[in-house]
Amino acid sequence: MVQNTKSLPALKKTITDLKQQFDIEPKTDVENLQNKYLGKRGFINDLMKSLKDVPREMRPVAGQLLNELKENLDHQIKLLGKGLSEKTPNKIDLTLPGLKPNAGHTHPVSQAIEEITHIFEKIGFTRVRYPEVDWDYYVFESLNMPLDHPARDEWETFFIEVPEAEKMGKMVLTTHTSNGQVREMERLNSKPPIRMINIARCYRRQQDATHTQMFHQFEGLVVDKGINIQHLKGTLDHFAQQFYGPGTKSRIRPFHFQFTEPSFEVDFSCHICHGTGKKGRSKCKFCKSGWHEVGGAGMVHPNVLKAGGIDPDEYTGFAFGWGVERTYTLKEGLNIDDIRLIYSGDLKFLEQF
Ligand code: FA5
Repeated sequence: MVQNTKSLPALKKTITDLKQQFDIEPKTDVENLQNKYLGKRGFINDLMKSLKDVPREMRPVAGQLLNELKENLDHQIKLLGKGLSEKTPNKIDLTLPGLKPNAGHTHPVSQAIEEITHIFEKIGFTRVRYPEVDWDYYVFESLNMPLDHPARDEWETFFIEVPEAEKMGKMVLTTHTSNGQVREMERLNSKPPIRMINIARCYRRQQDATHTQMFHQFEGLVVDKGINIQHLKGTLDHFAQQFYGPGTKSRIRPFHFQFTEPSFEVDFSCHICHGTGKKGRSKCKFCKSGWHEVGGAGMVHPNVLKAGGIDPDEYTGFAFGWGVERTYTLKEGLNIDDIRLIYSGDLKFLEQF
């Protein structure tokens, strides 16, 4: 068991090895430890027996070293038996700095919602919240999508099994925050100016790297006299620069929504290639085109204003609606390519934010 103890340095090395071995086995049963190191056939006794191989003149020093080791081991094994060790002092030292308890933090989506709210409140929008479970009327019908209109198919809707209400129709899980448009007009007794930012949960029957069944949208609605596309574009640019940083641009492309006319899809310039779509000689891997699509926008359709009791000959408005998760994951430095991670509940992922 004990080899090469013919010299003092060799004995010292054996002792060091032994100490290390002891160090990495602090959880071993105390009785076993005592037998293994201090028992009749233990390490220390073996070493004692090998003292005869150490040159005579060095034996006193070697013996003393072994005795010290024995006492040390004995002491440490006793401490272990009491659930203590040299590294965990058994006296309270009031001068030591305290242990910092693990503190949680708000979920990244909540952080994004706070930031978005702040950006819009600063330019005069009022944060509101409308039901997550709402009537067909507010989600579709009042938004210029009468019953059986094919445009409804774009929203992969969850229906609630409750009796239909006469004017309101079926009950659904809100597919978009646009359900807040006519509700806000009603809340303000159809009297503009309206500057609403509605942030809420939405639900759709979708699940892949860019879609989750539950997600959040934020919806802007501005109605007043003389509101035009320039006001919409200015608001988009303002948000892009505040949320993504100076230099970020917005772009609108023609699209179709039943509740806006004209309608647009909204893109923000990529923070990696700054809208060029190129990184050196190759394509930007993050966006491929220089832009990221975040959601829809447009000028409020006259039929929607009418549904909210507002005269479209007197007032005009713009609206936009984007996904919070999508908008957030495009932030510089995040580059999250699967939004399902956000709701995975994986602390290793969430602790990074
Ligand atoms: C709408 O929902 C319109 N209500 C937006 C709008 C508002 C247009 C006002 C005009 C005026 P769309 O279905 O494209 O549009 O959804 C908008 C954004 O919501 C998407 O670009 C995406 O960012 C987000 N989104 C939609 N479905 C999901 C989903 N299943 N998971 C995560 N994000 C989603």
